[in-house]
Amino acid sequence: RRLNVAVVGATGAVGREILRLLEERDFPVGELRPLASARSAGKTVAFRGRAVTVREATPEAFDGIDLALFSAGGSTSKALAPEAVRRGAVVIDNSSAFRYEPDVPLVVPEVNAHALARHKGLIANPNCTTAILAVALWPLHQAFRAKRVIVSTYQAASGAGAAAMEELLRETGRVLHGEEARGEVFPHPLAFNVIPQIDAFQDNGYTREEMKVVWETHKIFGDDSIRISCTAVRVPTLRAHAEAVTVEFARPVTPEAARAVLAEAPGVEVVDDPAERRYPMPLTASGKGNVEVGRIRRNLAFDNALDFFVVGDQLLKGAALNAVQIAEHLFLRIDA
Ligand code: A2P
Ligand code: 11C
Repeated sequence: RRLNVAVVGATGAVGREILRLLEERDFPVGELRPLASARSAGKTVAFRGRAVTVREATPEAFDGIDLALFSAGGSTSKALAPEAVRRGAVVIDNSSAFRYEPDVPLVVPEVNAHALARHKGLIANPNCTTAILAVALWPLHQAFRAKRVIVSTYQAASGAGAAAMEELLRETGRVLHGEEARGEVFPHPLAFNVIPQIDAFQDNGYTREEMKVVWETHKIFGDDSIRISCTAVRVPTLRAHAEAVTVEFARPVTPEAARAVLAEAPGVEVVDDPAERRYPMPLTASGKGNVEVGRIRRNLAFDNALDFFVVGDQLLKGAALNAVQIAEHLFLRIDA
């Protein structure tokens, strides 16, 4: 059966990738309904060789929709996702609006596709940083049981949306022309800088982005006992988030055993040949559905611990691809 699919935020960085993936993966779309803010109403987006007109996202815009993929920020999801569910749509939401609600499954299909069985119309997609970490950490956790995880991130501009990518390009140009860079989307200029703040600071001194990695990994893994600490940093790359990860395990581990586990893991590509200068990088991971994992080595500070570097295209596995994979599990009954 063909499904009527709404993409909310169809003009945005993630929305555009969703349209491309629905087309590329031949998802059984009947009517495609691209939705965005009133500013975009009347514009068109390309889908299957046709120009489809964008409509304003209103409650009525979900009439007759079977599946709604939301990527238009938390406030749009809060206002409209319940309206879409009320009208009979299944909603897959990329925002953080509903992720921590107990009856909303938070899903990375490679880890917890089983959680989809108990959805009540609304399914949450994790934060990109969490999804990329989860794909690499889960198989290691299953094999060797993770006890403590320390993550430092190197996050691309596109995590903050299309306007953020444009700002990075524009401000880099300004610096190259001898002018001063400005930061409007980011709290400081990002060009030729790194910024150790993503989202708002919490009472405990961590940012919300850092705490999302903790909260969401616990929920996706169904395991609150793993101790996780994160430092989230914005760097002046355009696309793909990188993460340096240290994991202390309960069971004995070696880099070779971890490499063997990761080589078999769904969603992972092991890129780990330092002698040939092969390791994960944003430039090689961009555009890939799989996350790249490499630099796997024994950690020198802790017993029975490994370090590795994981890089994933956060617009794909971190957002659009994960959402489309969830839709495939729900409607095409694909096994994890
Ligand atoms: P628009 O292009 O009309 O502003 P990004 O993450 O790249 O910044 O994209 C955000 C997406 O969310 C865009 O498609 C944007 O549409 C959409 N959006 C922003 N605000 C709203 C809103 N109030 N209602 C519906 N869509 C919105
Ligand atoms: C960033 N990870 O790179 C953020 C964007 O919770 O879905 C995604 C925020 C979220 O800025």
